[in-house]
Amino acid sequence: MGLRKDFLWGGATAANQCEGAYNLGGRGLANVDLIPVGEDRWAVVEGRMKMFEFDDEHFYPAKGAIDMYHRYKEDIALFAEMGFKTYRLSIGWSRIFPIGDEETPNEEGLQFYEDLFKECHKYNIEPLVTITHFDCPMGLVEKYGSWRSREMITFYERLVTALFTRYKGLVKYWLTFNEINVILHAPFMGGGIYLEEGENRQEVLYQAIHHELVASALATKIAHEIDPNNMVGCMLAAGQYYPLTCKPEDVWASHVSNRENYFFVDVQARGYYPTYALKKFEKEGINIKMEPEDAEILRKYPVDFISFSYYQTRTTAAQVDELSEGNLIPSVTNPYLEQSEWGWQIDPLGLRTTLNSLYERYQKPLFIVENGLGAVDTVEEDGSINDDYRIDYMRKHIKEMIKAVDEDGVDLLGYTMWGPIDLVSAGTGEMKKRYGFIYVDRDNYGNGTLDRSRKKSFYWYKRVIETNGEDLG
Ligand code: BGP
Repeated sequence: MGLRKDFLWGGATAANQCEGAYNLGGRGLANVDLIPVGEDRWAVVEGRMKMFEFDDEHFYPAKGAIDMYHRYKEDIALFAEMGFKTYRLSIGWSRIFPIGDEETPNEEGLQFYEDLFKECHKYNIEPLVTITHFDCPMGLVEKYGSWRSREMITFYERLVTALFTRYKGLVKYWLTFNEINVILHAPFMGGGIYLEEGENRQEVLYQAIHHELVASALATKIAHEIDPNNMVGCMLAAGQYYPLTCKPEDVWASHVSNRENYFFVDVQARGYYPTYALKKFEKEGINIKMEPEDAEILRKYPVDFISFSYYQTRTTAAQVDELSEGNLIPSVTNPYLEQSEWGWQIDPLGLRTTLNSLYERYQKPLFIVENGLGAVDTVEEDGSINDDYRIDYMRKHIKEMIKAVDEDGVDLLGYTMWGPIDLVSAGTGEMKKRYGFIYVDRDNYGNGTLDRSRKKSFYWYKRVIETNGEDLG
């Protein structure tokens, strides 16, 4: 009983939220660099406010982030101290292809990640690599309108071919697109899409999504051709939708919302567009251009496993009056749940429900690649950080995760909590929204020494990994 012996415990980060060094090593500018902290952030994230270059009025936290570019050795040593079996990180696309449409990759960028992967292997840490975590080179945004153009598939194929070739033997687990469904809610951050006035939003976005889905399938194909040991997964911002009441109309609304999310995995895991999506396109006049070969590509190269982030469930109703905050996707307030300081609803049992729903629907191995609590931490006078609230959140979630495996039989490969080291928040751009077991001395506007220190949760997680989840403290 219990989790598998080779269960992959670890933590997850994203290039733009921790690397910094935005203009070093030949790196080109990316959409994610240009999203400022502060009140204009959401307008930029959603593709309503055009921010294609830096200005003097805003602070752009991704430029420096937590400078992991220069400090990854120290950080990986700390992960190793906790006993990490895996470390999920993402590739900065514009480190490898600075403009995006070059024929050949940037050697300095390739070398950077090679060194980083070797550093992981020194400690027997298996890298889990997100090929794109929200980022897209600005060259591709400006010249092609990002994923709205079909040519992106070629550039993405070039990227993955460079990665699979260079890192053969160093990396086995790959994720094609982080939270692929987020593009619907945060088009510029999620996919480099800036929407012009009067455009058919749904059509633009579903066309971009189609290109990503084809690109994702081709990545699976290429990954297996280059090394049959490669395991490729999709990645969904998950979290079951609940109906606010048992009123049939509310239940139906939650069904439709769940389907909007499942849509992505339906295509990536089953290999074809579900009928409900085709009907929606027809009904809403959404015309998606598909090439004759696309259906076969999708069918022949489904993903090997399904990964997802889980922070919360969401609640919906036929009639929605007021929304609460959430992981990039607001929802109705669930009266039965507590909320985090940022208004995210906390629902450990919802993780078990979500795991079961995904497993029953797809019957493929699952991987929880994000889960955690963003909170304000206080550094005591003696330097200690007593983050019991974080331990409590994680303990409750891990308990439910283990039940899903033990009692329900879900096939689960691993668990990488979000942000093992404090990093820039994707949603708000803040540093003070911290997830880490490792504290980083930096504030929202880039002040601080960048020194790292261990929080109480650091020792707690170490024990969890040591005992393979038997001792949750
Ligand atoms: C997910 C993203 C991450 C991450 C996390 C926490 O949506 O994949 O990049 O940041 O959520 O969200 P936030 O940083 O907004 O607290």
